[in-house]
Amino acid sequence: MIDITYSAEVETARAKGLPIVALESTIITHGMPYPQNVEVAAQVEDDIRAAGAVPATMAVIKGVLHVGLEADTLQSLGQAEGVAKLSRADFAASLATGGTGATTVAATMIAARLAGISVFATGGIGGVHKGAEQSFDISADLMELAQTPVTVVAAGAKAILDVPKTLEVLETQGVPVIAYGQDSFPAFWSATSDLAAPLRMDSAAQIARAHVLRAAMGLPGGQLVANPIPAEEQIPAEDLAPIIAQAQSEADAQGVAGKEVTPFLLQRIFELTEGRSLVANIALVRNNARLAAEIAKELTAL
Ligand code: PSU
Ligand code: MN
Repeated sequence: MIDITYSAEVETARAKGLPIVALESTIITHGMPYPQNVEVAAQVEDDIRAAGAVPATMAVIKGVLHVGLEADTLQSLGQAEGVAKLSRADFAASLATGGTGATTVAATMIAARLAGISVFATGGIGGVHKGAEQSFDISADLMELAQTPVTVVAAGAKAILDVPKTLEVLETQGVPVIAYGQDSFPAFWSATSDLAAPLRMDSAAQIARAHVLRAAMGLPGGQLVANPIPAEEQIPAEDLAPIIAQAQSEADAQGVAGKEVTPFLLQRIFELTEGRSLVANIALVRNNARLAAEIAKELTAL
């Protein structure tokens, strides 16, 4: 019923039971400019291969769910205009109507579950936006983590979000939030924040065990692994604070709402930092891909 196609390498990995890491495509279509988006996507896939796992980048192309993108498909998706940004609400509708769309964290988790993949690497998750008490803008990513059994490796949550409220919603939803190798909750472009992470683990093996135990206990949902950006690549939070404030006030003034909010803020921050935000973004996604590959290998060993 669901039209799914696997890339040749994912097909082989499934047959052989090799570790697989899911990757999202909204970061490609809405998170980074062309041509860096395609270069980074290919680089991240290579990082996963170098770490001994197989990458599966997700996207919907003309109504078909692609699990793993062939190089030419990635190239055309990265240049396409007007690609939909798919989440839980519109994923099935896109398949039903022959649509083309990139998968957000929520949709990538759903796709990973359909393909039997347990680990997913990305940059940052969606969360509770600043001013959510007025706008009600809370990403569906948070509720997805509560119900779909995929471990998501991200670099924490961006300072474009209200990070304390994001952590509160994750707690309410029963999502384990695990900082990797430190006590502090990482803040995307910065390795640390002044918020403590609810949980800490220091090895991929622990994270894999916790993933399996949740399922064994009958608890639905996944885990959020918050992996700090390597210290030498980070941007100090105080450098970014005024830029984020400016981007946010422009979004408010222009009435940006709904799905447009996150891409708008990311694009403005890229422009206002003269590309520095993108350099850090690339470093942290690659770092997350490597950790996700280690977790996938541990899960395969269990
Ligand atoms: N946060 C980032 N980079 C991103 C996104 C979020 O730091 O590219 C993307 C992800 O695909 C995430 C989506 O799932 O934005 C969240 O969008 P929204 O806030 O509209 O739920
Ligand atoms: Mn939103």
